[in-house]
Amino acid sequence: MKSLISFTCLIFCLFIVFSQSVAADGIKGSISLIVGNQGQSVNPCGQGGQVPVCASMADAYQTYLTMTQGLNYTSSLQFELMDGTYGSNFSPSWMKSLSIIPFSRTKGSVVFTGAYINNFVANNYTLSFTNITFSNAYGIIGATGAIDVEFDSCTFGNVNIDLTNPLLSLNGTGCSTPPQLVLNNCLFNNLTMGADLIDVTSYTVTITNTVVSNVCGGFYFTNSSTTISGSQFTQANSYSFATLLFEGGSATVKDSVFSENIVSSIGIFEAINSPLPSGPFLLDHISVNENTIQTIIPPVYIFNVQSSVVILGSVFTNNSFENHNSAGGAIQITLAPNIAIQYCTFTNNSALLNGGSLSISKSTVSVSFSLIDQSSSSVGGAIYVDDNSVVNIKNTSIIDNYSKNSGQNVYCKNSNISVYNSSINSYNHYGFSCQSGCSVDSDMGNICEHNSGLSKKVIIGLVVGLGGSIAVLFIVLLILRRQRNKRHYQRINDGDHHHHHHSNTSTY
Ligand SMILES: *[C@@H]1O[C@H](CO)[C@@H](O)[C@H](O)[C@H]1NC(C)=O
Ligand SMILES: *[C@@H]1O[C@H](CO)[C@@H](O)[C@H](O)[C@H]1NC(C)=O
Ligand SMILES: *[C@@H]1O[C@H](CO)[C@@H](O)[C@H](O)[C@H]1NC(C)=O
Ligand SMILES: *[C@@H]1O[C@H](CO)[C@@H](O)[C@H](O)[C@H]1NC(C)=O
Ligand SMILES: *[C@@H]1O[C@H](CO)[C@@H](O)[C@H](O)[C@H]1NC(C)=O
Ligand SMILES: *[C@@H]1O[C@H](CO)[C@@H](O)[C@H](O)[C@H]1NC(C)=O
Ligand SMILES: *[C@@H]1O[C@H](CO)[C@@H](O)[C@H](O)[C@H]1NC(C)=O
Ligand SMILES: *[C@@H]1O[C@H](CO)[C@@H](O)[C@H](O)[C@H]1NC(C)=O
Ligand SMILES: *[C@@H]1O[C@H](CO)[C@@H](O)[C@H](O)[C@H]1NC(C)=O
Ligand SMILES: *[C@@H]1O[C@H](CO)[C@@H](O)[C@H](O)[C@H]1NC(C)=O
Ligand SMILES: *[C@@H]1O[C@H](CO)[C@@H](O)[C@H](O)[C@H]1NC(C)=O
Ligand SMILES: CC(=O)N[C@H]1CO[C@H](CO)[C@@H](O)[C@@H]1O
Repeated sequence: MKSLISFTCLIFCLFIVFSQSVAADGIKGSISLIVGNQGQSVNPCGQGGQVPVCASMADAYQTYLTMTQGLNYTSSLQFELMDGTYGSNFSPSWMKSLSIIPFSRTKGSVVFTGAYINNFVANNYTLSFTNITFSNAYGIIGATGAIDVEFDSCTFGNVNIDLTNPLLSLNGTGCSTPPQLVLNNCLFNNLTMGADLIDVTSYTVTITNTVVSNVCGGFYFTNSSTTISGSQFTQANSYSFATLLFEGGSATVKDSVFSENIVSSIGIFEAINSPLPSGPFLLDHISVNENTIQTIIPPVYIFNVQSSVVILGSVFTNNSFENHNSAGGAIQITLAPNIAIQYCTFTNNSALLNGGSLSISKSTVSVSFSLIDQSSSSVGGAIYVDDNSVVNIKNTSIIDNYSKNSGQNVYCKNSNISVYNSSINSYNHYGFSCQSGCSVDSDMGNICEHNSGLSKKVIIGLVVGLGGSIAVLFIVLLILRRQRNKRHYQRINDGDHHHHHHSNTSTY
């Protein structure tokens, strides 16, 4: 008798599965249930016809478990949610896949609110949401293990909570292949969180056509392979991390815009190495415009990254970096041996301390086919180079930049710089300040401003023309001034060391 019931049940299940697969979207073995947010628990529910709509997602899951007894892993599940707001906790534990969509197929008609589908464990399934709005929802997914997650055309908004629980927290460590996170055509807006918005470890991440605006909270990727394209980050801030932070792993960010971010913590793109291996990083045709950075980490910060970083065809305009210790109005590179900047344009960027557009320390960087103009800082109007760096500049124009103290265009200390097929100008000869330990190799001859001869001629002219005590006094004044400047550089460099030290310890 028992086996007959089981057999009947099995036939029934197979029939349901089969009919659903034909009737629904043609996915083999898929079950689709209609779910509302009110009414009595009934099992089965949600299958249309005489069967009532499920009263909750938890009820629908019970029906799924009944329908798939013993076969649950083979059937995909879809919830079609009636219009309305959904607020209860729901933690499914075993499925092949769950896809959540509005019954009306209308974006914005289904709203999730509160702390939701949370704390999945490693169960090897796919979870997808289409056209769902998450309003004042956080801790939406906190998962460890092999869960592929996809959000298509979803909105995340209206959270203002100081809580260390991101919207999504995914950790695929230990999976044989990294699970996937896909965000397509989504909007993150009006989110102020004490935590990161998204925290992903050991995943493959694909973010496309997504807008992040008016948020406080970053996207933090650890040991993941991430691709971001066609996306926009505006008015994005973060308490603790950059808007995009990559620790280990690899990333491509392309055809994306970072603009009008007023960052009171850490810049907008940050690649740092941890003990984790890192693959290549590529910034390809991104625009970084009108960002104001108030702290010590610049718009783009590359720190201790051993793998290659290529910044290609990108534009950095009108970025100002306002902290008095700021270095690198567009990009700061420290401890990175393999950086290439190609076909980029840097215009009107500023840093208060060093390097109006680029600040390079303990790194090897090539800058080619690029333009840097109208940038300003205290030292190194366009580029600041120090601490055993190697910088190879070719086919690049570095023109019309401004420094308050030294190196209208470039300031170089304890480093090797080559400049070929390039143009450099300023009102003060080449505006290229070569300090101790700087070696410059250029097809433009000696471009270092302290050897330019201009100031020597002026001094000789003064001595010959005027003679006497006035000239001697003048020379003494010049020497004194130069020594004061030297002390000033010393202070700046001390400040710079302090800055790097500070950024290391405070951030990581
Ligand atoms: C679902 O399937 C898995 C794997 O076959 C099994 O371990 C689990 O007990 C099943 N759960 C239910 C509720 O049937
Ligand atoms: C999602 O919304 C779009 C536009 O409102 C609609 O064309 C599409 O069919 C919807 N898809 C689903 C699965 O709801
Ligand atoms: C995960 O699912 C795939 C197929 O979808 C299957 O081959 C694999 O054995 C599953 N792994 C675990 C740990 O269940
Ligand atoms: C932003 O979210 C808060 C809740 O955190 C809400 O009170 C406010 O109305 C939202 N603002 C807008 C413009 O939607
Ligand atoms: C991810 O999971 C691994 C193994 O379970 C754990 O060691 C690691 O601390 C987790 N990482 C994060 C960021 O949660
Ligand atoms: C980093 O991710 C890779 C897969 O992409 C994985 O093999 C490796 O174990 C992960 N490392 C750590 C420390 O989690
Ligand atoms: C340069 O950028 C600043 C903002 O950082 C802006 O106020 C200023 O108008 C810009 N100047 C030019 C000439 O574009
Ligand atoms: C830079 O600032 C100037 C002056 O405010 C403005 O005209 C220009 O559009 C800005 N450029 C970008 C790319 O934001
Ligand atoms: C700079 O060039 C000199 C001479 O070729 C070399 O000895 C030194 O190691 C170079 N410095 C760096 C940081 O590569
Ligand atoms: C400079 O340009 C010339 C002519 O195109 C080319 O032969 C040479 O290799 C270039 N030098 C560098 C360092 O790129
Ligand atoms: C690089 O500059 C040299 C000299 O100015 C020029 O002959 C050459 O065509 C340039 N190369 C490219 C690829 O623009
Ligand atoms: C000579 C010249 O054009 N200098 C410009 C360098 O950049 C600063 C900052 O944008 C401008 O103020 C200068 O006019």
